[in-house]
Amino acid sequence: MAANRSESPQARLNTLRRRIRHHDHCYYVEDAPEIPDAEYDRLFSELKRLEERHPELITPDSPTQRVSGTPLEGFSKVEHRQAMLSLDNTFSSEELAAFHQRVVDRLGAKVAGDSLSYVVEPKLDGLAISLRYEQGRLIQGATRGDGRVGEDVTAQVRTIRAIPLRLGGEGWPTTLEVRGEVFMPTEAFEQMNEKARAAGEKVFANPRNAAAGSLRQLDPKVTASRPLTLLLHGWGAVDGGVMPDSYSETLVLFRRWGLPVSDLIRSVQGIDAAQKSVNHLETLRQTLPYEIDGAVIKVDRVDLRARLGYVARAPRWAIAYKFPAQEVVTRVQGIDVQVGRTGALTPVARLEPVTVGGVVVTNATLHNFGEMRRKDVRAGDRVSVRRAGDVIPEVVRVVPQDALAATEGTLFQRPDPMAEPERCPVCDSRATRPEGEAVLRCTGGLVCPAQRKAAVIHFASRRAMNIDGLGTKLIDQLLAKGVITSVVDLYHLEHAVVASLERMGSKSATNLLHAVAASRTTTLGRFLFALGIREVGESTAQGLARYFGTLDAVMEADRERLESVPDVGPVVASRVWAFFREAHNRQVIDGLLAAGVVWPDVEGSVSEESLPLAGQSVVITGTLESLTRRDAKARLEALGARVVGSVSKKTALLVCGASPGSKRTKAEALGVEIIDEAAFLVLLER
Ligand code: 9MJ
Repeated sequence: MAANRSESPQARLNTLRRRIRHHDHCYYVEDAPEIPDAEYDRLFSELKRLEERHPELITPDSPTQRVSGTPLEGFSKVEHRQAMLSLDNTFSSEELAAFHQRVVDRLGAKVAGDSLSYVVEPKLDGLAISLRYEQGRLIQGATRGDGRVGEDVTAQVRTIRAIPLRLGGEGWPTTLEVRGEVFMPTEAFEQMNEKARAAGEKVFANPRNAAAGSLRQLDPKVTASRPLTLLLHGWGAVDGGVMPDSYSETLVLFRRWGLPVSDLIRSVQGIDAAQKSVNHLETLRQTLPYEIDGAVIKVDRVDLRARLGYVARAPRWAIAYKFPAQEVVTRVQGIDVQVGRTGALTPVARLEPVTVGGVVVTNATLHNFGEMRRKDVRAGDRVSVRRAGDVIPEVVRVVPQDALAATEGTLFQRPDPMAEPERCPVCDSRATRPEGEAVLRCTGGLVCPAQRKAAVIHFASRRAMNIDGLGTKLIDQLLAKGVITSVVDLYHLEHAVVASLERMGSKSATNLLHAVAASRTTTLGRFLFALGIREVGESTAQGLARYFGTLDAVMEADRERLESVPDVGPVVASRVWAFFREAHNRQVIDGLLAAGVVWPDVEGSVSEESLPLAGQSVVITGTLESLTRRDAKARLEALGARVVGSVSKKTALLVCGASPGSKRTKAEALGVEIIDEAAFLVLLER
């Protein structure tokens, strides 16, 4: 970890500066970091410590002396009237106390340290931007760039819904520059990556890169399609108006003007209260809908901020308190192939144990073989591993050997990349990749012990049939000893057989049989979920149950009808349809029903007859005045219609708004019923 002892301070400084510049470029220009933030912070801290010991070696171009980042080519440049600063980091309560001491020392006797007002707020990990409003209208959006000159991203920020194009309320200054962080909420990020992964496309390493990559798109249409949002945390130039004396009062005004401000920002007095507030934010971290990498502590009073001023790259009146990293570096010991419930063969990296965001991680998913190849992960590699919220830990990327050579390790000869298996490692059935899919699958179905086991685990799980006490180890034994071959057998277990299993006895066997018996009474939604139909998660299963009301109705529905269920698209519809057409699935269902699995009828379910447009295919064309396409579609679906994109013989109805195109002509030619918007509204009223 320590520097090479033979290196002179100057040589070490040069190495560190070169590396930091390289990583700045990867991070700020390419939006593709090679190392986790925590590694970068380590290099940066080492450079700072070294420069503190040798101030004579500090140069104006050292990374410690300037805000990192470079404006991208292709965007016009914007010169910031007031520099956009970054923040210095701290990692412990001692360092935070030292920050407070520096503030108090600089302010002198006029300010009592323990009553000094601070504002504590979440530190968002996104892209810093500045928005300029003139007469209350959004005129310009700019990235931070190098702090002095940024990129003009006006067209891009205009697509972000959270950013008002006009300020609300009254009393805003003639010119107002507000500053904040553009970021992508976690769930939206996961969904975007999931889609990219399924399509075999490049995924973003983390929400920050996704936000930066999405905002810095020359084509604002791309930005518009990305789920970005913003929270404000400061201001820049202000003309023609009077601003409050404190940051906390300024935030109140921002809110009044319709600008987005976090509701987790707190005002406190003294550094102990600030530390408490930081700790509280840390406990909230995993529950927030977006990632935070720390807290920011800021002096509240504007006059004190002015007296404190700033050093090279950061204000003296604010400090970031970084939380434990959610992305860290460790070594891949080997790559295993796991077989999932639906036969998916997933490469999983076995890791040297490492703590990520407070939890020890020993395995991380590589998602699928295509992604493993793209990332080129091999046994022995140093990789960065990310874990956020309750998402499964994943390998983000291989850390280039020379990126770490500055701090550790020697080079090693990498083995050949792992080949994609042709057969299932568990049952030896053929592995195939259906056309257009990213995932390799075992073709063994329920013949494959791994799939069978995963199916039983899923069936018994809490949100499915909820068989209390039937855990993985017990399921292993039941399958291995041939006591069960499918989930149906769970309902025919004998007390003596269960009691004779390892770590079981008469009492545990009785408990298990009770739990199995209790699970017989369930709901249709749970039952459908428990069957483990591909692509049918809990909410889809419940949607199907609500819509159809009975198992028979679900089983008999054709694909078109299945697609009328809210949130069911063509892929899910064909999975459900295909599932019920497999004889062995029908057998399992019959077996479960014969074993006494029951549920009450679903009340208020939507039966065929009750819906005016049940199963009918409807097309919308032209512009509707009174509602959006999306709303029109949802309203039609609520009446049982299937809304499709093109007119055919099967089309029952064409809803025709203003300026229709060729669809109307085609519908006329085919004799399809056509209604205008007024008639459509009458239909919806009915
Ligand atoms: C973030 N990243 O959330 C600042 N920041 O203040 C907050 N960044 C900042 N404040 C002055 N909450 C410079 C940067």
